[in-house]
Amino acid sequence: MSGGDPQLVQLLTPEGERVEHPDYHLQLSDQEYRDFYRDMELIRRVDFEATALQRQGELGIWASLLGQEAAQIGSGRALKPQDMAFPTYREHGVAWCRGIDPINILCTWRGNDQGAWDPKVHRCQLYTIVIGAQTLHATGYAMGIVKDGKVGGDDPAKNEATIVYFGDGATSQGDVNEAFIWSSVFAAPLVFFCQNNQYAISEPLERQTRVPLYQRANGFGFPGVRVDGNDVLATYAVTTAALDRARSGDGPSFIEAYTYRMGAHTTNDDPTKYRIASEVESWKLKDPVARMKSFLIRQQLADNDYFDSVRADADALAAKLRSEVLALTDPAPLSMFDHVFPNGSAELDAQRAGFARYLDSFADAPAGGSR
Ligand SMILES: Cc1ncc(C[n+]2csc(CCOP(=O)(O)OP(=O)(O)O)c2C)c(N)n1
Repeated sequence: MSGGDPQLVQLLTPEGERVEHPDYHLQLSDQEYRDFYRDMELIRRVDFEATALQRQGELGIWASLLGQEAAQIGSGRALKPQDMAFPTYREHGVAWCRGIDPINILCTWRGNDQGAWDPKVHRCQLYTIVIGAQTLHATGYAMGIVKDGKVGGDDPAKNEATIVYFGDGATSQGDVNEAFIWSSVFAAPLVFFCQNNQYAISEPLERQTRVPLYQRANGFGFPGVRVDGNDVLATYAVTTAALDRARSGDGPSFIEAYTYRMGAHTTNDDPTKYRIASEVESWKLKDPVARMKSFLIRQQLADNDYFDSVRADADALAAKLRSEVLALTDPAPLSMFDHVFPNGSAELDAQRAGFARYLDSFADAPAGGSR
């Protein structure tokens, strides 16, 4: 096995050296290798810009993906157009791979809408804030596509798979463990993709589990694998294999992408309160974007002109995003009740009426009133 850790699937060392793995063989075109780098550089730039916009009061809160680019781009690019993804709230790289415009993501974090993309069009559900809840949604969806005859058919190109994203902390949720059981027993075509970024806000991994997370899958009756989550090639190869398994009707898999959250949990959080600087410094040496850049340079797949052009594209993307955010107007308060149910609901109508009365009550307030 490569990379010095027999538990970890790795195709690129932290220094960007290509290594082989007996179970995962990957041969991509030069352009595909470059595209992985470009995706990571661009989504990192989106993340930096979003963090800056939050600091300037333009977003309510932001959950940074810094450090998790390889886990998300590698797994996101492994998806076929017909597959369905169920994200948590940090999956900006996955959303990028599903063709979702970053402005739609920022709208959600600004409080402008409740998720502004069509999950059917992008084959990516809306973000979920309730930890682990989407694993059950994904399990139900995956069981449904089996009943629809979309799994294990003769034409592999047409078969569909489902992937669900969650963190190390989410593995402690009852919902997630129920999802493991149901998907296992019903052979749901589902890939559980856990980004183990080492912390659930301030709770370190050792407060979530006594065994490596990927080993838990065995107890539920499906395979589990730990991949270097800072290695975009390895996450791509491992996820491709797990999705193929799901599409062909062989049931679920668990992937533990071993990575690190370089920044704060969200912009509301101060990680210096619960982790030491040397830990962060040691993970900086495993930076996923720098690793892919080293690989491209070592293999002479890209030169300075290429890196300059990616940087220019990233700057242009960030500038466009900033101007789009600054041009946003606040939605009408009552619009939050729209589009919740296709045919409305008596309970929701009552809530809307109550909120309308509340808003109307301000009309009578004395100017500069003490309410
Ligand atoms: C059911 C539920 N309980 C608690 C919370 C508060 N909460 C928000 S994020 C978080 C930690 C999640 O950690 P992890 O699953 O490792 O994901 P990460 O944010 O590190 O990607 C918690 C407890 C929540 N959103 N939902």
